[in-house]
Formats: sequence, C-alpha cells, structure tokens
Amino acid sequence: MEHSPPRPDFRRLLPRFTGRLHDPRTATAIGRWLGAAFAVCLVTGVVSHYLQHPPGALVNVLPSRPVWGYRLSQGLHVASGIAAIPLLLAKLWTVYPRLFVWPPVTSVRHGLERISVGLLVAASVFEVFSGLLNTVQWYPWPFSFVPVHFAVAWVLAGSVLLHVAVKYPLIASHWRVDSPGTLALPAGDGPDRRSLLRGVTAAVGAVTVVTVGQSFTPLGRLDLLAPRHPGHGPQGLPVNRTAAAAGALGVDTAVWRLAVTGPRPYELTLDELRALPQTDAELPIACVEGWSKSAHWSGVRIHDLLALAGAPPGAGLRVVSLEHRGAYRVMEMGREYARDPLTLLALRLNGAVLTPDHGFPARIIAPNRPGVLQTKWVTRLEVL
Ligand SMILES: Nc1nc2c(c(=O)[nH]1)N[C@H]1C(S)=C(S)[C@@H](COP(=O)(O)O)O[C@H]1N2
Ligand SMILES: [Mo]
Repeated sequence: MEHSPPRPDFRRLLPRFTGRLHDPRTATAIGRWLGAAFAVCLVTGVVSHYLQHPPGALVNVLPSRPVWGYRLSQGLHVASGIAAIPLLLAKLWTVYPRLFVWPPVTSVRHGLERISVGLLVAASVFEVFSGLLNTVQWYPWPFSFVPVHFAVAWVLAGSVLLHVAVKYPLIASHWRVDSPGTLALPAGDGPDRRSLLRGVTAAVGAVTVVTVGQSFTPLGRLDLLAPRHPGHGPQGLPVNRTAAAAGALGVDTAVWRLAVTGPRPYELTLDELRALPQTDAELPIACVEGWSKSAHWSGVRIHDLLALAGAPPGAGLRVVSLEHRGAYRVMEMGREYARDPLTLLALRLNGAVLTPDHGFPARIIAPNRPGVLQTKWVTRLEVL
C-alpha cells in the first residue's frame, strides 16, 4: 500500500523561544532609548544638512553664531549615531523571534504592519552603518553618501512614527517601569531583565566613552576607537584632505595672488595680505565626519576684503580654491557669515604660518560652520 508523504508541518521546523526577555516590556525599555538616540540624530542631522547645503531661501539667514553651534550639533549627531548601534542590536535581538511567527501573515493589516517593520529595520540598519562608515571615510557603495543618508533618514523617521502609532497600546502599558498589573509575567521583573538592560547601558557607555573624545576634547585621552584623534596632525589639528591629495603642494608665493572680484576688483600678494590689519580668533574646525578641535587662527577679515572690493553691505561670497578638482574646490557663504567679524581669510594657525595641509597660503575659517566649508588653499574671492 502506498503512503502519501506526510505534509510538512512548518511550525515544527521553526525555532521555539521561551526566554522572557523577548517580550514587549524589554522591547519598550530599549526602544525608548533607541527612539531618543534617533530623535537627536535626526534633529542634528537636519541642522547639519541645511548648514552644509542651504536652500536658496536660507542662504542669507543662517546664523554664524554661536561659534560652537555646528561643533556641538555634529558632535551630538555622531555620538548619538554611535550610541544607537548597541541599542539597535539589542532591540533587534529582543524582537527577532517575531521573524518566525506562523502563519507569517494573518490579515491585510498584519501584512502591512510587517512590511512597515521591515522598512523600519532596513532604514535603521542602513542609517546607522552608512553613518559609521562615513566617519571612517569608507564608501563601499556606488551612490553619493549625503543625499542618500539624508533621504533614508526621512524614511526612518516616518517608519518610527508609524511603528510607535501601531504599537502605542503595548508601549503605553509597558512604559512605566513600576506600573502594577501590566506585566503578565509571574515573577515580575527578575534579575535577568535588569542584567540585560545594565549590559546594554554599559555597552552604550563604552562605545560613547571611547569615541566621544574626537569632538569632546576633555575626554580626548579616552578616544581609542574614533578614526581621527583631535590632537594628531600638523600644528595640532587633524587633516582630512592633504595638500598632496589636493595637488596644492609647493605653492609659489612669488606668483600666488589673492584675486577679489566685485565692483572694484583687485589682487594682493601674500606680503600685501600680511600687511593688512590682522584679526585673531579662537574657532573650531568641526568636520561633518565627527571630529572637531578648537584652534587659534589669525588673518584678514573677510568683511574688510569685501569692503575693499566695493561690495554692497549684505553681500554674499563665493570662494575658489586653487585645488584642481574635488567637491570642496568652490564654496559659497551667505550674508551672516560674510559680515561676521570672526570670519577670516586665515594666514596663521596656532601661532605659525599655515602648513600646506592646513591650506597654505590662505584658507577660510568661519564660526558655526561645517568643516567641509572651511575652504583651504584659497585663490579667489567673488562678491555675490
Ligand atoms: N579646498 C579644500 N578645502 C577643504 C577641504 C578640501 O577637500 N578642499 N576639506 C575640508 C574638510 S572636509 C575639513 S574637515 C577641513 C579640515 O581642515 P584642516 O585639514 O585644516 O583640519 O578642511 C576643509 N577644507
Ligand atoms: Mo570634513
């Protein structure tokens, strides 16, 4: 007699989870910290994006103060992104048994919810790891980092909001740590959950402490894992793009000129620039990739150079570097930056003439400004 093959019972093939830590209470406890990290990351990321790529309407209203504004904002962006890594891993561990629920979809609503969670997980992992790789200047992908990281941030923000809305009743019933009667667990909060949460907290603390020194200089000595140490580099300041990489080595000061175009265009030699009134400023370089360091600069006020060219009050500025190619060869700055008395065409750094890597013979330094816009090896200023 023929036997028909037994029908496979998928349920038996699926792993079974009995641990109580994969429950909504743990998911809520970790999820709220992850949500907080994502919120800080989103706000500071939007600040960074608009300071770096201001839309036309914002160009002339973006403030050049406080001088440390961009440094703080970008330091928080990278620190909250790094803190999100252990939180995200812990959150995914807590909820991953839900990958194995059977049947995988019970209704249209359930199907949509699972798709939205898939999007949430994909966007979270993408944002956190693309940001991390960007801090080490590693781009193992074919697209341009900034627009994609920015666009996916909105996908992430939307899917977090949707997720919180869908899960609201569960989150609300587990939000208060001591709410009586909300836990369907016989033993209440055992030491296991507390240990897990303590472990996650320790992991967040550890990754923060060994990287935050890249921008928070008092903890500079503990900065073991951050890709750039704020104290390392010529003249006590890191360098992202060297003069050799930019083809800006060996500038001949006998032929170099600063050209200023405007209603009354003119040119200056380096000696003539040095003979103009010099201004000192203590200002940070705050790289979009996370490191920042304050330094002592001196040079000629941009405002004075523009006035000499007959620029109308409130004029903006285009700055051109002698670098031949590179995304940061040409930079524009709006009115608030151009007229700030601390915005300099710097000739000296920390008491000495700029080294080639820091932009010899002249570079821009301005307050509250992303590092990528602090143009090095300047050769021309154009009044806008
Ligand atoms: N012309 C030019 N200027 C530039 C860059 C560049 O690639 N080309 N890099 C920028 C970046 S990303 C940063 S963070 C700062 C770093 O300045 P530093 O090397 O003097 O520390 O320079 C900026 N100025
Ligand atoms: Mo940078």
